[in-house]
Amino acid sequence: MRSPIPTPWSYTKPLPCARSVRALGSQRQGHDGSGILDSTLPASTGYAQAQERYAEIGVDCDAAIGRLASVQISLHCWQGDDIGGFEGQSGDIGGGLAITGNYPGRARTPGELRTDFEKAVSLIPGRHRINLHAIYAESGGLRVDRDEIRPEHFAGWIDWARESGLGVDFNPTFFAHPLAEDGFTLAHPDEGVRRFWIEHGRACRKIGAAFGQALGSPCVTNVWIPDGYKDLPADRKIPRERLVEALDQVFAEPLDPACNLDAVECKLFGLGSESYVAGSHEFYLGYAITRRKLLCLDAGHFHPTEVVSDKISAVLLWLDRLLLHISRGVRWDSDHVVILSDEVREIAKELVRGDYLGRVHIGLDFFDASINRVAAWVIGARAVQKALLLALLEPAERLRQLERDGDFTGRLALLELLRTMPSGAVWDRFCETSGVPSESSWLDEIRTYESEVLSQRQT
Ligand SMILES: [Mn+2]
Repeated sequence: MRSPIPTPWSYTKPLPCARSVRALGSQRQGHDGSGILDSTLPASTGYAQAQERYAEIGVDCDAAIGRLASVQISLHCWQGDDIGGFEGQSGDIGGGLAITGNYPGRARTPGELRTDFEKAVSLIPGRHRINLHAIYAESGGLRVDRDEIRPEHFAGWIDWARESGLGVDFNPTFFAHPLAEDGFTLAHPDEGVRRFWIEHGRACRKIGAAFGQALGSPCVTNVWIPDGYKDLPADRKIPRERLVEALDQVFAEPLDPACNLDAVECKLFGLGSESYVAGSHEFYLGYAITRRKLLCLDAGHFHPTEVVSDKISAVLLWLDRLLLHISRGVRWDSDHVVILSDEVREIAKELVRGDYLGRVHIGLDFFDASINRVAAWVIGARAVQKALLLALLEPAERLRQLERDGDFTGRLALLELLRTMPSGAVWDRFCETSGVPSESSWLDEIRTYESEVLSQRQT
């Protein structure tokens, strides 16, 4: 289906790459799954039996694995250090965010964070991306404020990403800063404060474009701001008007979409902004449609029974591209570690059934300091991949036919049948041909890493 609105780039073909990505010392090459998988490995009896079972309902397991291998997940760096960053400032993170837990072994330096990240991606099948926040700049000990950061402050990340064969996504950091302490940034009533944050947003887009240019893969630069009120506002309108104006200034400079893609992310509420958030869903949906931006849907940023899975096919009628932040809301918290929950499965089904994998950028967004942080990345990323695999193993056309025929009994029965199909053997095969440990053995590597590396870190 064509988008009703003409757009600056076409989703019918992949975004052009400035340069091809170099994947050093890794079998994980290629954008389509070819070259990532070692399909010459003999199949286990379990996989052969699973293939037979799925073939009976018209599903090709090898094809599902091949498609899954081509899906990149953008792993958020901030799970590795509790959103600490490297600015050297101590104090509250602010922004309505809170980290709970004090598990030992937090990454304290860029080198430690990268080493931890490398360990995580070595346990996740496929080839993926890292999602950085602006506070992860490396300024060589000099104090560089947020409105003055430049691509050179991320040279270490660019070199490392290139050598590791990783794509990079980026985020301006509109929190954990003295000028964000009263809860407003781009919608701040003070023009000077607003100006500071506008300059930060502009600087970050250029950094995003530098990542995209250097790595040959567009960087999604996502804007999320905390702006809102704890208690009932007297004026909901004016902050939103200020926010539109400020965002327009942030995005004023045209950038090549082959290098940088802008996204905007809404939130329902945060700690200290329970009654009003200027950047609500309706606000950013309208903004993204009229300004041709990506909309970011964070699974934890809506009412507890409101689901992102139902929004995907609605918003993609009006938008070319979407950024997903897969997270897990639990009561007041929007950021629990992702697991193979019903909602993550529904999201994955929507992406596959709607043929949206080429138009949706998948990222993770959670932080949990109460468990091993490297394991948290692995659990979250593998859960999303398992959900995608389950979606790819659906007999989609058969389900649609039952629905067209009005046979809702058959539709429900088939959906239930799918729950007990031997998908685990297919997942094991994907891990094996990707050269990563199976579901029952990856944690052993984390335990070893914890005793040899993480436990040596004194805070
Ligand atoms: Mn998010």
